[in-house]
Amino acid sequence: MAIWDPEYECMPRDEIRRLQSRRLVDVVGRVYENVPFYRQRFDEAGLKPSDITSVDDLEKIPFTTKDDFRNQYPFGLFAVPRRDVVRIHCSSGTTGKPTVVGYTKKDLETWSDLVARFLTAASVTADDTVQIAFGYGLFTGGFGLHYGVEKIGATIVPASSGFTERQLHLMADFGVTVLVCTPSYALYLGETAVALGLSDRLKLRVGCFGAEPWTDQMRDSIEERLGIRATDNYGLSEVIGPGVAGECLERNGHHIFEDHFIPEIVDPETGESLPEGELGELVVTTLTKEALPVLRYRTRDLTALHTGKCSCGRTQARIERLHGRSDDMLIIRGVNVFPSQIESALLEVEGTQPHYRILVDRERGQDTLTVEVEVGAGIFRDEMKAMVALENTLKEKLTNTLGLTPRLRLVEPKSIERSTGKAVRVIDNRKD
Ligand code: DLL
Repeated sequence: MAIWDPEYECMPRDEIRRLQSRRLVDVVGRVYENVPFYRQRFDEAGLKPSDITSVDDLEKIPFTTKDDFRNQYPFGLFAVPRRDVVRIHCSSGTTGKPTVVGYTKKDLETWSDLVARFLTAASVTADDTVQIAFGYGLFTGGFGLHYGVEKIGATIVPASSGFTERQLHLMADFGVTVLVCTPSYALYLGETAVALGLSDRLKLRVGCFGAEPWTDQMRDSIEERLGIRATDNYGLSEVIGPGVAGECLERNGHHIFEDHFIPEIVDPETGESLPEGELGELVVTTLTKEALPVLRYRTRDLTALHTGKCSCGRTQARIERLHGRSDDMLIIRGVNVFPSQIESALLEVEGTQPHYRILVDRERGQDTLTVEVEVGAGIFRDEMKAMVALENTLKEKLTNTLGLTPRLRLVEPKSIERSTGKAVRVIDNRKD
């Protein structure tokens, strides 16, 4: 299997570490010099740039958080003069001010190279035709993928998101071989392809999906509906966008591009570093970004790090597929519940469809958790007995998985709204 940049992607680990140390010293100097926010943070911590001489000193550096981005809105964290910033994107926050990120010309080069790396790892080549069904705009997904695909030299169909039927006709007519979008949109496209009778005309072979969490069970559903191999890639605007990490075809974690980023895993409560293999919050330091370097950014994403060599030949560490976000965790009557646990439990039971919603309410001071899931048309038409049996099985499965019994609502096929971007599956109506 091809590797986009073997010099770096297969670099011996001690060399990667030396490279990281050199680059860390450089970025620390740059932010101290050019970003008042970092200089103040360092000064408050009694830290001088010269105290950071290698990766071993990383833990001395204070964390950067999403709040810091908000407080520095819009350009306070930029480390270069405004005229050197050639592109701006924003992260898809739902509340408050968006998080603004900027790129220099060189940053855009780096970004497209990193996207080319994970696309190559997913087996995309110049012979492919790639439909990009991520939104083009402030979101980093559309443009981020676009220039990476262009770098590889594949043919791009820049469809953007939405207009689902048209997307499928384009795919069929143009012989599209690779689909790029969110996993939830891939699922919707697969379902619509079947409904339109277009499945047989599709030439898709690979999906490169990312931007939201999805379970292995969801991956199976997508692969089955679209007849493809579905790969996962990860990134976030504050760090660069897509292209922080991505799966190879071994699919045993995402290779994180360590010549550009230093990953750490910390305890989300205490911020203490955790040893290799333990689940915790991913913290990322960028090494080469010019316009917006970030030191020890708290991603809120939960994963574990592994440095063992992968059989694909890449030496760069792998993060496990994301387990969700620390701020996604619901606390229901004192019990911690992750939406991904609900998704896995639901999809493991035969008769459900991969479309669900999680509703949280507070009734007379008590938290309530309701899970709505679509069931197959067959079951819906069947006698009551089949529905009751499915309901019991699902309740038992959810209770065993979560440690509490949610209310369950089996709903008709196609009654839950479909997503063309990042799916919103949790509706928390509790007012604190
Ligand atoms: O979603 C960047 C991106 C675009 C990644 C396209 C991959 C493909 P944001 O809008 O800033 O950036 O959202 C970042 O999305 O912190 C995670 O919580 C989540 N996320 C991204 N990729 C994955 C993934 C883009 N593969 C936030 N699995 C991150 C799980 C993901 N969650």
